Amino acid sequence: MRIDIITIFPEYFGPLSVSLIGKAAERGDISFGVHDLRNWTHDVHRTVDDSPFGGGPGMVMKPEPWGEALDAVASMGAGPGAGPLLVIPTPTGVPFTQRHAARYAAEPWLIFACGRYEGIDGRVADEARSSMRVEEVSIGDYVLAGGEPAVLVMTEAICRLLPGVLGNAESAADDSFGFGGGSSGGRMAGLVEGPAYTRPRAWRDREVPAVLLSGDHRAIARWRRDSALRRTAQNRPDLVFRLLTGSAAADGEEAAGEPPRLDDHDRAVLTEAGFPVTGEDVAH
Ligand code: JD8
Repeated sequence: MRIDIITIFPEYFGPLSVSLIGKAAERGDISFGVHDLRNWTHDVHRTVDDSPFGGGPGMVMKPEPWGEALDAVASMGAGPGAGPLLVIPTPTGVPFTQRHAARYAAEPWLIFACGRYEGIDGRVADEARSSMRVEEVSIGDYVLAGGEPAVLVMTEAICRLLPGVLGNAESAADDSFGFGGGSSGGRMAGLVEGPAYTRPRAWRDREVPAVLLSGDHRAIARWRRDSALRRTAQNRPDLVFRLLTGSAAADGEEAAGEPPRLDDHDRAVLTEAGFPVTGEDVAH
């Protein structure tokens, strides 16, 4: 996979050379290009921003440097095969989810455009759509000062799904937030996971749940699903509601395979966790 990043803070992406992603880049499984937007300015002050038309606070990023930068970067890898997918992080974008991460991980070439100030002139995305696929996404309902942190987050979520990036100890197969079938649609599909434990068995008079030491894998799997159901009911009732109503993901992304269903044991656990799950309740 090829990932190009355009930003006014190229040094922000030093972290891409460490940990699993750094090793994958060393192996050549992923190739990164980090480009300074100011390389596509032509004035002595290397200006990338200007005041907003219509007034208002802050500054907006000028279209010209972006147009030239995207033309140049998109021509760098041009050749057979699908062109790049341009991903623009913005608080106004569609919610970035595990499903996006899985879909982007299947792309041969991603370009990320990192905005700053009040954002990028709106014509840049429209212009880019004339020559490549463009998606505007948000990593969450809070305001960052720019797109760079969002690109670091998305790059980690995407690259850990690439073959060989996760050590064999880890696997993305059972990721939370998956949705049945396809990638990361394992047993915990649609749920967040419960707590995990390791040695020592007792710590500060706190014991590890005995079932985990039992060797009874069926009982362990059942215990893990129950704790995932309880934690999901407590922290993410929206996910339980989605599971109960079989409603497609809110992010409009095609659900791969059949949405996981809840069996009577699951419903009993959710009821005990205070989540109304009898058929009728949910229907109304
Ligand atoms: C890109 C500029 C800052 C945003 C005025 C603060 C994503 N989940 C997210 N929260 N914030 C961003 C994000 C913020 C950005 C840019 C992404 C470019 N800003 C702006 C509008 C209000 N300042 C994001 N993904």
